[in-house]
Amino acid sequence: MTTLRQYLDKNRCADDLKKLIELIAQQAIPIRQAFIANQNYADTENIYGEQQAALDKWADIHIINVLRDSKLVAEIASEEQPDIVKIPEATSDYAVVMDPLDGSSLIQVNLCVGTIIGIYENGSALQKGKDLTAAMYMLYGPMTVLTLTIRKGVCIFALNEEGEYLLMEEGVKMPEGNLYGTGGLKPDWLDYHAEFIRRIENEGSKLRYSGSFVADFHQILKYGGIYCYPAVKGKEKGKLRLVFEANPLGFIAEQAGGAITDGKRNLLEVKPDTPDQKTPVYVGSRGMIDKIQEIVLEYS
Ligand code: AFP
Repeated sequence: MTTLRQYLDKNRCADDLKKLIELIAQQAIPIRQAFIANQNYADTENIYGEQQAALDKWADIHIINVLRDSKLVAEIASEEQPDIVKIPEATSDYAVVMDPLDGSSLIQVNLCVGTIIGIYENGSALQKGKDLTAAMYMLYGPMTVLTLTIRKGVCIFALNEEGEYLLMEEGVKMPEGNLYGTGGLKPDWLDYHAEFIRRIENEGSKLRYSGSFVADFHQILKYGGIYCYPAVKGKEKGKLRLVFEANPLGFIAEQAGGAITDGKRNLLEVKPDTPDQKTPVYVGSRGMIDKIQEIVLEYS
């Protein structure tokens, strides 16, 4: 079977990028080992006022330390950090954006969570999603799975007992499926979102929503459909973060033939103003994205 190293070599991945991807992917091992000792919530909040899970904090500090020691990264923007972390001693100019532990409310109930990563060149973490050099996520489910794009389509690897990632699928294509998941309380949905959900349910779409974006996205990637975290009454920007969550997963979706939108525009075209920028998110199969955008137009 093809290993991650062999895949990166075959696709002529630049040396430092290869080292960086492998280094990050390997952190799935210590992160998984840290689950037992970090089951609870910490006594701290992140800048969004959300209580931090102990594992989220642990993974955040762990990955930042590993990246700092590697000298491969000049800037890190993390969902759990108030500011961009600058690493002046870096010898490469990659920038990493990350959600160290996405879906953290599911840690205590042993459901699937993951680490989301985006990698940019040119030292800046505040770039458009379409300019990502690579995007990846590690999913801590029954298997540890790595989904990766280096702008050459999407591939999925699984971690074996020897700590080696083996290629399971290459050239992953998101089908036009019928799964959907939506965040936000129903009474707070805006009219266009309620109409969209009504229409796709009438057309046979089936609800699947766990509370972990990365896990919910993974099943949309494999089976097709749409994941939504919409604008809601009183929170017109929704909940998800453009830089750490929407862009890396949206980029993977696009590489697999899917798309991402806030309802009006391709999110990968949006230049972030600040690391903590929030945005409504619809990500999934092309047909679903066209449909929500048509409905938003009808209602505007
Ligand atoms: P974090 O675990 O990184 O805070 O992310 C959680 C999340 O942003 C995303 O992963 C989920 O899809 C969404 O929140 C769930 O939100 P609700 O609990 O409001 O459905």
